[in-house]
Amino acid sequence: VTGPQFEPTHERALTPAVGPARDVDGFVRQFLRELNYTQGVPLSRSTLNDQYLALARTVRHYLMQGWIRTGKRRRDAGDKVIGYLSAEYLLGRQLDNALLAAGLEDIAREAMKECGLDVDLLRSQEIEPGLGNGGLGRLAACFVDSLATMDVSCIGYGIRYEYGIFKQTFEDGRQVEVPDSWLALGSPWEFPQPDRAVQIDFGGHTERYTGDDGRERTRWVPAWDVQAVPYHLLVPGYRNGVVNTLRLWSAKATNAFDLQLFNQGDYAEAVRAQTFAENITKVLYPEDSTPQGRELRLQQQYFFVAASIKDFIRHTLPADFDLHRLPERIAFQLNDTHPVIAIPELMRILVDEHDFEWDEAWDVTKQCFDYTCHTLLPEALEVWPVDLLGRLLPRHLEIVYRLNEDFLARVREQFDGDEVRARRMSMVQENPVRAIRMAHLATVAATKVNGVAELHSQLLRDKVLPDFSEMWPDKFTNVTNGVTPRRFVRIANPGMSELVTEAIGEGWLTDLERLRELEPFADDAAFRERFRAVKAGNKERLRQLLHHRDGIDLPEGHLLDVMVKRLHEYKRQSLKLLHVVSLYQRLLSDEVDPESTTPRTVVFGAKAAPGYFMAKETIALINAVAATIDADERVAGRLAIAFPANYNVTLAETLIPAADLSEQISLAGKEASGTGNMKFALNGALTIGTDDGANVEIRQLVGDDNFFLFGMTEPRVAELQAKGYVPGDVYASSPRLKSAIDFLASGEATGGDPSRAAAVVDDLLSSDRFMALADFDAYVEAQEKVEATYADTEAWTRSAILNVARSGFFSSDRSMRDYLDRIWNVSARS
Ligand code: HBZ
Repeated sequence: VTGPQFEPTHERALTPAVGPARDVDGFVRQFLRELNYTQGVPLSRSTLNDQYLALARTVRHYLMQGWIRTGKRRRDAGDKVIGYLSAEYLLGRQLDNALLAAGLEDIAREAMKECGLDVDLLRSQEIEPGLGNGGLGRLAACFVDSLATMDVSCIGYGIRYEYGIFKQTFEDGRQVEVPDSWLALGSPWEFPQPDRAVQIDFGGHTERYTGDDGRERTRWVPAWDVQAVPYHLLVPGYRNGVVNTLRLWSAKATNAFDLQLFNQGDYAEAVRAQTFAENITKVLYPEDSTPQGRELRLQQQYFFVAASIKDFIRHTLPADFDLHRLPERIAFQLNDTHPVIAIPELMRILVDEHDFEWDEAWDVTKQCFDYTCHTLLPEALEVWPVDLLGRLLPRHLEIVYRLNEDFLARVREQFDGDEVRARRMSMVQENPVRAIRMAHLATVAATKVNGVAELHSQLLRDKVLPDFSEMWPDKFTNVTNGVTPRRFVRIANPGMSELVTEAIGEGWLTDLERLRELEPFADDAAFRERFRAVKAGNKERLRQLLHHRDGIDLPEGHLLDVMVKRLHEYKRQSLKLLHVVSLYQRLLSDEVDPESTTPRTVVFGAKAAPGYFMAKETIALINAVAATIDADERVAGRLAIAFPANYNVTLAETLIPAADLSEQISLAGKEASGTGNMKFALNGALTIGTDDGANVEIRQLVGDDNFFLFGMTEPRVAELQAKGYVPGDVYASSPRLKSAIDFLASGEATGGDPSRAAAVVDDLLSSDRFMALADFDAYVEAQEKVEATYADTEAWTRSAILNVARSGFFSSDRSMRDYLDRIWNVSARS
């Protein structure tokens, strides 16, 4: 039901919103209006937060015309929409990006100055919306940025978590999680639309009945429901007037009070239902690769996809649209398996609510979904126990069973009744508990299945889903990830951006391959000098930030060696730590003159999943080693470790442009792609890395001379695994490794307390699942090469410039073009 229909008579009501005047004066007026009438304070009595909120809302005003126009244009044209379904969007700060997209940076700076305010100080007030864990969530944010910039119709659907990824603090070096109340001081970037709320059902049972037409049908009789309230956020394209939409769903109780209970005097019980419903979107699960199979998580997944599909059909499609033609109007992209329950949901809507024949519904459904896989770790593949799924979504479980029956019949037909194969491919796993394999469901339904880097897509076909790629070779494709250069080059690295524009002109920010034109400048000594000056400036910015943010004083003039990413054993922060210990030992030994070594600061940034024991032990160990080295006068000025807490998008934006060396050292065959690796290369850091994920493509592009490769290849890893890997043998055969581990185990690297290192050392020696020990010697050798190259300042700078010049491929604009061509069959306007 929509509200009353107005027939606007005033001419101005017919034209889209008119933004404030695009000049300093117009900006100041709007800002003061916001401050006075929305924040309700005069400038003289306003707090920094008041000023930030007023500034944010002012900038938002300038985007609204674009948003209204974009929406109207797309509705009129009947464009096919990309419905990006993602449980996570790790957005980062909004104000910086909005200012850049709208081209208002200078005007805002001037306007704030006229009000006696500092725009940079206000920008730093924003608490970033951390609605994601890591790479997968950040990728979604980069993709929606690119689609807006390319003027492609996209709605990003997701969850408005009240608490995003936890805030990490350290107590005695150990990670302690603090809730992230990002909404507490006001959220100027979202528009709640309570009148567009939709009802989402859960639980209950199903019933057969005979329809009016005499057909046997099924209906779902749910037991409870909640309201899904949409909030929309603006996704502005870069200076093209396009503003797309992120639609994030928030849960609200349907009946705020159970009146009967209330009348009986049980007020607490009456409110309980409300709390229960609203829990659904209360918090982001902080596990980044080991799904815990919790009921609330399944509730979150169904909640947001059911709301999104309903909303799309009801509000985005024209009324009485023929759903047989749905694939002409939508391509739902499944960002990993988290939204895969959307597949049986669409089947249910078509069959139960719109009277489609089963096969007809399946034909439409298949055409509406594509699936991106982001992992290679078997434990990261989501499964939902059937008792849980049946309890929460009984109709969906029935639908999955029927889809599976049909599918297995096809498998048996095509492969001569091969039962073993059928069992391997089934959507239902029998052991250890009967459960639905969401990746199999997604692969069967999707038109296209993609991995996120060349190597990953290859391994996906050959190792994760080989039976499926044999059955449907054309279903599988690759789209190598990318990152948005607007945030990760232009905003994060203004100095380098200016230098690049001076060298090659404007336009590269939306056509990043043009960075190639920088290549000749690598041989220009004056340019190299300026490039180094930019890096030095970026390091200085980082020093200031860490000083104020963390009380960390970074030494000057060091090689800045950075490893930032989620803490996970497969990423091998422990290997980096062993290297640090080895460097420390070298400085303490008499073998080398400390003055002849390269002064180095190693920066770590990493959050551990709160229930991940070994990851948390690793954090505590890094901090203990850092404290020991920091306190040791003997190595002062030669080696330092900094571990600022709470690594997030905001910190990344200052940290990455300052880095000299990028650590991408996962065990080959484990990191699907990596996207941090791309950000570093684009900002002129050299990579030390294994042949894994997108490192492979980075190395191919920047060239072997400009990349420090080390370690086993994936086939070698598989071979060693098959043979039986014994970490103790490696330990015994490598003197340097043995010495580093013994030193750690003795407590000498942890202030004399060996217990600090025990868990990590024991694990490395007894199992070392990700073969850190096996790659140690090669890693140390590659680090020696790093030092030798770094000593030749001109050669290093040359390589750094070539890294920038040759990394244009890693723009998320290119990734989006690949999705458009290979997956969505839609073309971009620009
Ligand atoms: O996705 C990451 C991959 O590890 C990384 O290699 C890749 O570059 C990136 C983008 O494709 N995967 C994740 O970040 N995964 C998650 O964050 C995650 C979150 C919740 C889960 C499982 C995984 O339940």
